[in-house]
Amino acid sequence: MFFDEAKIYVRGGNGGNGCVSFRREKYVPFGGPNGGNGGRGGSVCLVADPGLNTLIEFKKRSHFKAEAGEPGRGKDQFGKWGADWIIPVPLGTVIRDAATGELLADLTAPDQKVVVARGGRGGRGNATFATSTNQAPRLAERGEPGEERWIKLELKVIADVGLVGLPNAGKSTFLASVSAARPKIADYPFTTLEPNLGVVSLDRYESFVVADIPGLIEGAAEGAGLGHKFLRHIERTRVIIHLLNGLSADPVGDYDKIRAELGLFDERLANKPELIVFTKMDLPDVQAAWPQVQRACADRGLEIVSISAVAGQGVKEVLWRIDEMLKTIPPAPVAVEGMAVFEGPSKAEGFRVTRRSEKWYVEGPEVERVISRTNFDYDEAIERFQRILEGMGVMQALRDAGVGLGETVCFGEYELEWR
Ligand SMILES: Nc1nc2c(ncn2[C@@H]2O[C@H](COP(=O)(O)OP(=O)(O)OP(=O)(O)O)[C@@H](O)[C@H]2O)c(=O)[nH]1
Ligand SMILES: [Mg+2]
Repeated sequence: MFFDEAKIYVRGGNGGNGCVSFRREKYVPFGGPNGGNGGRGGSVCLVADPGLNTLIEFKKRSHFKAEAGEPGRGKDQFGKWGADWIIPVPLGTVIRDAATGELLADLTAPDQKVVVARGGRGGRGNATFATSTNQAPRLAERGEPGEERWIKLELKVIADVGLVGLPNAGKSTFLASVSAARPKIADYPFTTLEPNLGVVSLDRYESFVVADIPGLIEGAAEGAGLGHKFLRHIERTRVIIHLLNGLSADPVGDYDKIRAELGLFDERLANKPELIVFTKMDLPDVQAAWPQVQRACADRGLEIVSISAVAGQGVKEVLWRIDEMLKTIPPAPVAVEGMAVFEGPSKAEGFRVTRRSEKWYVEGPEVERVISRTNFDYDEAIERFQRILEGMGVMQALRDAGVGLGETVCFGEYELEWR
């Protein structure tokens, strides 16, 4: 089966906790704080690997978790960073957030890389909190949790040239005659069930990629036949070779049908430059039909040539003509919106104070972030936590809401008494 979609779970490693520690040396009373920072958690990244061409790997494995950062230690030792998890994916993989559909990246160049789940920051150790007024801080931060999410991968075949035509037009035969690809060929419709790619090498310097997709029929844009599902594979091709079955009773009528479908699917498909190729010219009936078809196309200003893929006649000419056309059209732009690195939800956002069953709740992404970094085992950390909340306006909001002395205020899973 042609596997071109996958859904995977990715999670960055947690940051290591910061450490509380003090220097202990002989003859040095009151040694200063020397608790090191925790290491950053590893991130999960996807990187475009030209050696791959399917997403089949993700059938076997769908969960990827990067390594956590190590905790900081005494003597100012910082925790080791967690290793990134780098997942190779084929060129042409489009990555979206599975929950929101947001486009995260479109990997179209070799080695292009995107971070899909950042590792958590390491917590700071107490050495960093020393100030002139607090020379022996007894607090450290916890590491932040790594980001986690489900992402959707979608593979788009990136070919320079797309072969379109009705079933049996001879698309696969053409691809087989010009490349090393060996698609299935048979004299019944819908022989091709999944796209085939082939590399055409004209000479040492000129080569391009051709995609053979399943035959299109009337109504394809609405989902009839198989073609619709694969039309998006030719969205990015630069040139279309439109093959007309030489044995058809009405090749020009066939042409118009397919053109109409392309236009219905996407106007941009219909506007791509195309070369019309009349096939199977080794057959006498086809040779007899050719002059009329040629004239009909010429009358409409359409460029058409005839070939026999079986006899290898006219094929080279088609390739050189295509090469010429490709030279006038720049490759599809590599960058699209949303590319590069995904920015985590770290921007300060509002918070909410609510009262539910005798308790107060403070909620919001930024508050949660602060909570995740606070190590509630240390009193000083709790004090610092309160100072940060004060700065964010959370404390004022609680006062405004009328929190009474001795009442419970919940921050995530932590409950503090209001004093
Ligand atoms: N004589 C002759 N037969 C050809 C030529 N090209 C294709 N055929 C035949 O036409 C039939 C269909 O060819 P395919 O290449 O499978 O056609 P297709 O367009 O890929 O068809 P689908 O995959 O079904 O859409 C096969 O029986 C081929 O052998 C040609 O140049 N000469
Ligand atoms: Mg085929």
